[in-house]
Amino acid sequence: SKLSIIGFLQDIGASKRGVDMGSYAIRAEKLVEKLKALGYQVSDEGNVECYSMDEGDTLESGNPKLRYAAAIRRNMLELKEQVQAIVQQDAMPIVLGGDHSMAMGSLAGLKERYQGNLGLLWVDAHGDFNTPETTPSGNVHGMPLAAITGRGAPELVDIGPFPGVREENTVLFGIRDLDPEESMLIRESRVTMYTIRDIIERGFYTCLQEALQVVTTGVDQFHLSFDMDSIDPIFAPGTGTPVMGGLNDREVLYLMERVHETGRLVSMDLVEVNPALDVGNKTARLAAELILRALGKKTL
Ligand code: DIR
Ligand code: MN
Ligand code: MN
Ligand code: MN
Repeated sequence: SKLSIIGFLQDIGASKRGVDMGSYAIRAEKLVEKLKALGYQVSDEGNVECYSMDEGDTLESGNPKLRYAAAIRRNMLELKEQVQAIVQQDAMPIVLGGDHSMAMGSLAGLKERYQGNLGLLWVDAHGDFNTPETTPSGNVHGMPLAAITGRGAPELVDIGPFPGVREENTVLFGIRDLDPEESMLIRESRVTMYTIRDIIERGFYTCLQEALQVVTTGVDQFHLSFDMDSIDPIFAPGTGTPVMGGLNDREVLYLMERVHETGRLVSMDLVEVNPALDVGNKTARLAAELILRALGKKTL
């Protein structure tokens, strides 16, 4: 089967610069060669060149509660088209970020193909469920899941229409840092959330079993949006908003193996690898291995 890799060179959705280089660092771990060795037909589609935050950027919306919304919107529409073309050719898109606002472009690109029939597994330290009303930072990477489920700024929500990702088939996993009003919005929604507290109290295995059930029940396939900051900073230091107390390396590697074993994964984002903050290329190396596991790499 066919895989298509895209690099998404955007950092303006995040609070720190440099995450736009993430895809280069992941490719440097020989991702394409290793995916080919698994038996896939892999094409590297290159990068989505993104509007950035250069001085005098006229695309800056000027809204401190929605930073660079106009530029981000244009970047998303570009990514959406590329993803759309990939799935039309029956290939699986693997988009390498880039900040997490990217997921809006990815999911918008899946609409035509999978409308109303797509689960969503969102692995993250954060909820990414802010709106301009609830955000303390104004950074759009804290908002994509809200937009995808129809909440918040029209200029983000309109990047869709999103593929009718039903909230009842959407899971947040690994969560340990929510803003107060964001937390309320999630709890009022029908999204299922597994926080680190839940994972400690009920066990990683049980929570993962349930999570995979939720994203596959009543739908034929799901999209994975994986934020590297879901992982503990000990194992993934190269990310812009690290939060202590995260998932460990073996948990996320296992999670990816289980994702593969569902046989239902059709699309993936791997986001928030920031080489400017990394130690060696440690975080990118783990990211590459996670992608390989999600695509069936066996070690036993
Ligand atoms: C925070 C951080 N909730 C915000 N969000 C992050 O800025 O909205 N998302 N880092 O990845
Ligand atoms: Mn995120
Ligand atoms: Mn995050
Ligand atoms: Mn983020």
